[in-house]
Amino acid sequence: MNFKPFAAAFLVITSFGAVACSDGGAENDAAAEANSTGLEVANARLVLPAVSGNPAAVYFDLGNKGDRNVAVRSASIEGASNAQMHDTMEWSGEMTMGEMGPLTIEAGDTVSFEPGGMHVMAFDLDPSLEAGGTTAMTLTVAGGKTVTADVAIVAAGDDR
Ligand SMILES: [Cu+2]
Repeated sequence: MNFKPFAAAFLVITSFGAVACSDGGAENDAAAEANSTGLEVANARLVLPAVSGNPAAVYFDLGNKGDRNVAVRSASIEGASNAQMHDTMEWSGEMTMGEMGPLTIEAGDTVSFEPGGMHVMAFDLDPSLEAGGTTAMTLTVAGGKTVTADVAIVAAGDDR
């Protein structure tokens, strides 16, 4: 529970875009929020940068257990001042990455954010994010509902 001190900053970040219920939502347990979006986050891990000060990458599997398609609009990471959903693509023969738009996950589908593909980039990491610890990721879907999941923090050289 070493991320408690960042709860205030976290609420500010997630309150962008009509998430007026964030204050109350923070007290709901993650399972209840997962049910409201239909999304289920599994295998989430944040890979710390090899060089301190660089952004971290977050990988996970995202399943839509509901019966409706869901569009994920944004991600936030507790302990990071900013986070973006990135995709990796080839540009002029080189692999590059950039911010992606909303990601639609069809009912029943699972998509993977994984090395070499989609990932969440976490910027301005708080020093309290250390390998072996845990942080939290919140995904906001179209309509403003959120799902929050625990994220294991791993060192740069560890298995991803
Ligand atoms: Cu990236």
